[in-house]
Formats: sequence, structure tokens, C-alpha cells
Amino acid sequence: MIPAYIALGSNLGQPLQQLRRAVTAIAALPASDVSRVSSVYRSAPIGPSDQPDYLNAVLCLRTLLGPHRLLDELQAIEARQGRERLERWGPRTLDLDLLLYGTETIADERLTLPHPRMHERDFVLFPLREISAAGMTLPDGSDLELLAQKCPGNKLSRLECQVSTP
Ligand code: ROI
Repeated sequence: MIPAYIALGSNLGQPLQQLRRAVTAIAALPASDVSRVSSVYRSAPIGPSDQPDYLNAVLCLRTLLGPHRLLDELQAIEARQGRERLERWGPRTLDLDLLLYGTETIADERLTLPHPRMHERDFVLFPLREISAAGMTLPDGSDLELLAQKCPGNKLSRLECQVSTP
């Protein structure tokens, strides 16, 4: 089983419900188990600021699906939850980003791994640090703890609610 880390985000259509539905759908994928789910974080939007705050979380999926098949499945879940690609960096009911797939580095027309913008996003780094093993390094050798320390964590708050039952 390969550990794949997936970021979840929503700022439309009852975001907490969107995240919960998404975790349930991801947990139902074939040949896969959700092993950890982070807390939910509220974060200020990156991109146009005239949109609601986001709820974000990260989960670890242990899976036998390959990275492109997993991407297909994540995009199907987004589509089922009403995701429309209207505006770049605009509001969305559900965004599922494949951050890491084991230690693989991929750059093709569909998929870039590690996710190219994860290094600078507080709403990815903080929940990822919460659920990953201490001392985790990314495939490029960068240290997750150091990346998180360098990231301002502006306007990021950890909420008490859960998106999945343990
Ligand atoms: N901003 C925040 N805070 N959280 C997100 O999940 C998020 N997702 C996006 C853009 C529009 C870049 N901004 C975001 O896709």
C-alpha cells in the first residue's frame, strides 16, 4: 500500500458537509484505506479575496490504486459534489488535490507530484504536519517541519469539529 496525501478544501454549499461527504467517498474507494484525517482548519482565501473563507483538511489514504487512477477518482468525487470549473482561483464546493503519492515525483500533462504549490500553503502544510510522521521530508528533500515554520500561518485556525469518526 502506498501512502497518498490528499488535501480537501471547500468554501461553498455547507463546506463542513462537503468535506464529510468527500471523506466518506474517499474511504469507499477500492483497494484503499483512509489511515488518518487531520483536524479541520478555517483559512482565508488565497486568490480573489471576495469569496468566503475556506475549510481545509488533509488525509492520508493507503492505496493500491496508481496515481493517475487515484486522480480520476478524486475528480469524479469533485464532479459528483457539484464542482464546476468556472473561475481560476474562484470559490468551490469541493477541491481535492493529490499532494503526495509515496515518494514519487511526477510531471506530466495531468499530474504534478509533489503538488507544485503545497510548499507555501499554510492550509496544506499545517494539517499535513498534524497527521504525518515526525521528521517527514518531501520527495525533494525539504523538511515539512521547516516548511511549516517558514509559512506564516496567517488567519489559519484549527476548528474543534471532525470530518470523520476515528
Ligand atoms: N484558499 C484557501 N484558503 N483554501 C483553499 O483550499 C483554496 N483553494 C484554492 C484557491 C482558490 C487557490 N484558494 C484557496 O483552489
